[in-house]
Amino acid sequence: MKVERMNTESINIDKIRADFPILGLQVSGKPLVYLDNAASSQMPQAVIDRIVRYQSQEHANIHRAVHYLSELATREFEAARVKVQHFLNAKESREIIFTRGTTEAINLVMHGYGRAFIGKGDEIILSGLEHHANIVPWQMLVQEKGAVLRVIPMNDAGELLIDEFEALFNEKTKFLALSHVSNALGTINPVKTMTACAHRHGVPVLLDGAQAAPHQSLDMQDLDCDFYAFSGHKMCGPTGIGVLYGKAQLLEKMQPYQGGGDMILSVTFEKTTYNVIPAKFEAGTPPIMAAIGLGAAIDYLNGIGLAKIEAYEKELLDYATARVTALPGVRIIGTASKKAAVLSFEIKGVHPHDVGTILNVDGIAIRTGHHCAQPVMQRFGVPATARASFAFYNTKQEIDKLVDGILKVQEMFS
Ligand code: 7TS
Repeated sequence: MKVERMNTESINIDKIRADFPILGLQVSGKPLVYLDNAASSQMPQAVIDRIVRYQSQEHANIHRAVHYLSELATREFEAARVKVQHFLNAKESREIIFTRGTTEAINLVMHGYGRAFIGKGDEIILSGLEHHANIVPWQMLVQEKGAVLRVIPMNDAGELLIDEFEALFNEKTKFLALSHVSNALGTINPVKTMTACAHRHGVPVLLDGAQAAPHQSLDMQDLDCDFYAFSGHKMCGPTGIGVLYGKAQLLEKMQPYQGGGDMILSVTFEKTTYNVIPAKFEAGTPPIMAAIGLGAAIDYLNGIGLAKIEAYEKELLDYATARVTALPGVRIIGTASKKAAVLSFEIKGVHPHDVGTILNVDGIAIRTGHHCAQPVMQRFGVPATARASFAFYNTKQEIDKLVDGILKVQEMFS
């Protein structure tokens, strides 16, 4: 088990907010209230500074030259990989593949594992909560191979039905692809027990951790999943970088996703031999700056403590849930007993896009739409929702502003 550094004092919100320059922004003359963290979070100055330092003093291409800058950039890039390894409590740093984001990480598994090991008539289990990034690649595989998708249903709270999940397994089941936390509803799935269930049937498991990584401590050895994917830009890091964790013995069996430089040991026109992992899956010049920025974001989050972040965000969610529940004419969509700090809602008689537009006038940023999870919208019979998603730098005062904004919307549409 990963040893979490216990940080007993509560979060110092003023100090934390001062770390994020963008939080001082005025939008339409009002202080920015940024509640769209599930889409992308903001960057603290420490990460911005690290990127500037890399770009102004350390930049060169990696893994290919003996000169000072190339060696320095290589060292820092590989140090970022080790930071990710520790962040995930992965056994080895070679189990960490840098990708462009969660989407690319899932596509890598579909191509590298799915195309090699899933065939005609085989079954892939997904949940009804998935983001399109964890649906569409598997659909592509199904079309190519003649495999079949099976979907875990959910109840009206947005919780997966575990008995029905267990009943989906049979001798044709070859893969489970599951979100750790739902982006549309906030549901935290019981991924450890679901992974253990899949393993009892000999089925490997990919967890989509895009919405979990910045909000709770992660331990690959404890979860025992085979693959785990997340994005840097949702955890205070830059865009253009993400991670695929994979168990070494599986990554070694997989085919490369892309061909090119760095992923080979030798090339002739007759034959190419591939490099060892992780290089086998990192063809071409990687996003060096972004990987180093992600390493700095991990340092920053660890400096606060994931346990403290989780506890504080839970407090924010409970407060927001209580305030919004008390509003007549507002329905919260997604009321699972275990939830991350995501509040999806609809206001009776008002299209979510109008809600978002009116809130924006007061500097309040939420996301409206289907959140790239259209099957979730279909399940709840809505075309879209308004979604506020919180980070550890948000405050209860900002939630009060959201509630005032909702009241204003209702007044305008009454
Ligand atoms: N999986 C989940 C659960 C997500 O929430 C997202 C992005 C992705 C995958 C894709 O991540 P990417 O970094 O590769 O794009 N979710 C959202 C969202 O909720 N609003 O905007 C993006």
